[in-house]
Amino acid sequence: MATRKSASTPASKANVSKDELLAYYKDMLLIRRFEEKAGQLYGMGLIGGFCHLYIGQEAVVVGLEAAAKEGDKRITSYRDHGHMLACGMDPKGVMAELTGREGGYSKGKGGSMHMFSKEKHFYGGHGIVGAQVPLGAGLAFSDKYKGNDNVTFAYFGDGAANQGQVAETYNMAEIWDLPVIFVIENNQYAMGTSTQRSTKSPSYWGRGAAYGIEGEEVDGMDVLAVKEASERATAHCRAGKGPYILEVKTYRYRGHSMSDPAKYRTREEVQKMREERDPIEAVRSILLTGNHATEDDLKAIDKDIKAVVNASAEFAKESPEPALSELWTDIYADEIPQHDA
Ligand SMILES: Cc1ncc(C[n+]2csc(CCOP(=O)(O)OP(=O)(O)O)c2C)c(N)n1
Ligand SMILES: [Mg+2]
Repeated sequence: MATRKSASTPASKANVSKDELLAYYKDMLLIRRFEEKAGQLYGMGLIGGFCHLYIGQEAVVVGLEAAAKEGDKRITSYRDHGHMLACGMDPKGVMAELTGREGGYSKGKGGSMHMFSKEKHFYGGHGIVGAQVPLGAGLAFSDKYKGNDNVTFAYFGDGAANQGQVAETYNMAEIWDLPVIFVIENNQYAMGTSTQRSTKSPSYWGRGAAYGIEGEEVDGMDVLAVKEASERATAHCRAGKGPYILEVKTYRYRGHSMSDPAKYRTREEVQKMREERDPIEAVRSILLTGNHATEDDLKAIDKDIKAVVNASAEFAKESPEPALSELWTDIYADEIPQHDA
């Protein structure tokens, strides 16, 4: 069994077209601006409960989605807004769910951590750390059973990676050759606990070797490196070779959730990442230095994206709260599938 460790292709050297670069730039910027707006609405008291922002990690989902095709599935944790936008879910429906309104993806009854889209094959949004990992293997099992070449992206954090259910899932996924990509978003912290404090072995992807699962480590601040790794992982799964692990090294700029005292790291550490490794700035710089876009082009893109995000916030504010009678709906399935004995 061969495992590999990516040498992380420098973004400027990767084989990529201008249109692709612009698309990744726009997709990452949409997530960033959407999250900034969500942070503002939270501060205004329009979003209640938990809200975990993804700012800093945008290149992970955008790079992974670059190799996805129709029919592929995705499932993730509570830090899920970026995943929904990257797979094409409507910002209006996401923002309305954040504000607990009828027009939201879960009719305002789920909130930040509990959204789903059958149309986009997005299976949540899960608040229990690690719970989505075996569920993701189950989604992949259904595709294997049906005999198609769809893959499932099962995203989870460095904290979740230390859970027992992840080890159990690795074993079953490899035994059954399930087409699942385990994406470990290693943002270096699980709430206030750094990976150095919680984890003896620094290589999360390398644990796959114990189960015979191939994998690699990827620079998650470089969208092109993530895209290339996603192409390798999806090709592996689609060819029927079983699961694949991608450990994507990334960083979150904001707190764990909106209530985070941030005493576990210095301001300087965050500032350094923002200044030196920002994934959106990296693509912006390739676009400008390669003469693929001008400053004015990029300003126009930012303006368009802000308009989309503002429209989502307006939609959310205008959408009514769910009626009290909604308390009694969506609890049990209306139609229960029947199976022959
Ligand atoms: C089973 C379980 N244990 C603990 C928690 C509380 N909790 C919520 S998020 C979190 C940290 C998870 O960190 P990581 O997996 O690295 O994901 P990140 O938040 O960095 O995206 C913890 C301990 C929980 N939600 N579920
Ligand atoms: Mg983490």
